[in-house]
Amino acid sequence: MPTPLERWVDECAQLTRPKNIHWCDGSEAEYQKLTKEMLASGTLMELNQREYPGCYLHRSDPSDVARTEHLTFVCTSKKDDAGPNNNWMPPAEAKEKVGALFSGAMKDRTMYVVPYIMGPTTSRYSQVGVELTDSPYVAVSMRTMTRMGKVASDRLGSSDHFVRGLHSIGDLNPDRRFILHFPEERLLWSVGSGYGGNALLGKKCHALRLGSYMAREEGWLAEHMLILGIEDPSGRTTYVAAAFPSACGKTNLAMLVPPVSQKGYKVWTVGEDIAWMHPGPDGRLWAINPEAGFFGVAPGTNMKTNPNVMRTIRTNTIFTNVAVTPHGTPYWEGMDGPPPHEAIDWQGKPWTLDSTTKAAHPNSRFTTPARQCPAMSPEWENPDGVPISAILFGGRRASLIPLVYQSFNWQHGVFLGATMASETTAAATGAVGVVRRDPMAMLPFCGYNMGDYFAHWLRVGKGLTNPPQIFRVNWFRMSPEGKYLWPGFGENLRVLRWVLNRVHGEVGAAETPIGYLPYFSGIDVTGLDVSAGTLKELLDVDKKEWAEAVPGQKEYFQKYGDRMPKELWQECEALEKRLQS
Ligand code: SAT
Ligand code: MN
Repeated sequence: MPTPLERWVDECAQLTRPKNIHWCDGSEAEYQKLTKEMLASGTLMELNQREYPGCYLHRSDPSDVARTEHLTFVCTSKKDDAGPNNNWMPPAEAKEKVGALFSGAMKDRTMYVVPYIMGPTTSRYSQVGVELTDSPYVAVSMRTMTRMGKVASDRLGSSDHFVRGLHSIGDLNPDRRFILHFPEERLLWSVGSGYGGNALLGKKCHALRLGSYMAREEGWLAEHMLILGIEDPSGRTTYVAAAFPSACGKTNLAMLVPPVSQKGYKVWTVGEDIAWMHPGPDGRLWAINPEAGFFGVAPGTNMKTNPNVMRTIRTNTIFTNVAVTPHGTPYWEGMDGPPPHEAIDWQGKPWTLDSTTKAAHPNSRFTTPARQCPAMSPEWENPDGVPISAILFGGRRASLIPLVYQSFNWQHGVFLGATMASETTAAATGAVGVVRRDPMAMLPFCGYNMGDYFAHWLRVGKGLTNPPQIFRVNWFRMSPEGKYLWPGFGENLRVLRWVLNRVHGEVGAAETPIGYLPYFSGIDVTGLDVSAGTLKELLDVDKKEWAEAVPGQKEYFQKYGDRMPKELWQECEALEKRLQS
C-alpha cells in the first residue's frame, strides 16, 4: 500500500511530468551533490573558498527579487474567511487556473521531494511539511532553513498529517506567478517564482499563513516575531518576542551585542523571524522558533550592526543577489570597510564606485544555518520552547510613535498591535517608504480574516493567567530635520532594559493617554549622544497629533466590518476620551 505521501507525490508527478523524482534525505553527501550540479549549470557560483568556505552566490531572475503580495492568494471556500487583508480566489477556480500552469511544468526537470519539520525535531509543537519543487536551489535552501530530509520523513512515517506544498519555478514570468494557500486542505501551490518567501514554502506560506490559520483552530499563535533571551548581570534570563515588518532590523535585534557600556548583559537568540507560541500549563505563553536558519537582508549588515550574523555567514551560506568583488568575496552596500573600486553587481554586470546603481539588490539575502550563530541560546531547540515575558510591536515610523511605551493590559496591547503602521521596505515589490497599516507585522502573512485574528488574540489572552506584557517600540523616530533621534542597534538594549524593569515590577512609569511611558530617568542614556531634549522628543506624546491619528485607525477597523471585535472599538473610544481629558 502506498503511503499518503507516496500517493500525493504520484498525483503531482502526473500533473507536472518531471523527468526524474529525487527523494531528499537531507544528508551532507546529497547537499554536496546538488551543489556540484548547480555549480555546473551556473545556478550557483563559487565564492572565495578560502575566505568563505562552503559559500555560494545565486542570482535570481531580475523580475523575481522579492515577495509579490499582489500575486499571493488565500483560497478559502468563503471569501469572508480570507478577509479584506488577503487576495482571494475560490479554491476550484484557483486549481483550474493555476493547475494549467503546473501541467507539464517540470518536463525536463527533476522533482525534489523535500520533507521538512518546522520546529525542533522532537517538539510536540513542531509540524511536518513536504515541499515538491523543481528548483535544486530551493531544495538546498530548505536544508538550511528547516530540519530537512530523513528526520522529517521518519517523523511523518505513513501519516497523512502533513502540509503539502507544490512548487515550480514555471517560466518565471510574473504574469504567470501565483502563490496560493488552501488552508482548509493544508495545501500550498506556488508557481513562477524561485525567490525567498514565495518559494521556500516552509517559511511564510507554511509557518505563517497556514500556521496562523491552524493556530486559530487550535488555540495558539503563529507570529512574525523574533524571540530573544536577555540575561541580566544577576544571571536571570527574560524572554521577549517582537514583531516588526520585513526588513526593519529583526535579525539585528535578535542577535544584539550589548555595547561596552551595558556590561553584564547578554542577548541570546532563539529565533529571528517567526514565533509559534502556545499557552502552557502554567498560564504563560511558550515560544518555539519553527526555523533552523536565517534568510536575512544583506545590505546594511556589518560588524557594527550585527557582528554575530557576520560571523555566522562566513561558512555554509548561500548569498542571493549580492555583488561579488574581484577577490571573489560577497559585497553589499553598508558592508564593513571601504567599498571595492569595482565589482560584479547582483545582475552579473560590471559595477564601479562611480556607478549610480546599487551593487547588491536592496532585498539581497543570505541563507545561513542558525546553529552557526555565536549568540544562539542554549534553549533554542528546547522542545517546550521558552516562556515569553514581553511582546514588542515595532515599525518604522518617522513621527508620532514614541521610542517605547507599555499597554495598560492585554486587550489594550492587542489594540496597540492592531493599530501598527510602518513605512514599506524592499522586502516586497512596490513603493518603498510609504506608511501602510501592518497590524502585528502580519498584514502580508495572516492566512485568514484579520478581524477574526484580532478576536483570536483577545481569546488567547483571556486564557493566560500569566500573560506577557505588551509594548510598542519605535527606533526610527526622526527630528523635524529628518535625523534619527535614537542611535539604534546595540543601544536598543537600553530600551529593552526598561521593558525588563517593567516586566519585573522594578520601575515606575508615567500614565499617558496612549499607555505607560518611561520617566526620563527610566531610559539610561549615559555615554550616548542623546541630550535631555532629544530624549524628550523621543518620548513625546502630542495629544493633538494623536487625536488626528485616531480617525485613520477607525477607518481601518471599519474595513473588517462585523468581524472586528467590539473590544477594539471600545479601545478606540477609550483612547479618544483619554486624549480629550
Ligand atoms: O518573505 S521573505 O522570506 O522573502 C522575507 C520577508 O519578507 O521577511
Ligand atoms: Mn520576515
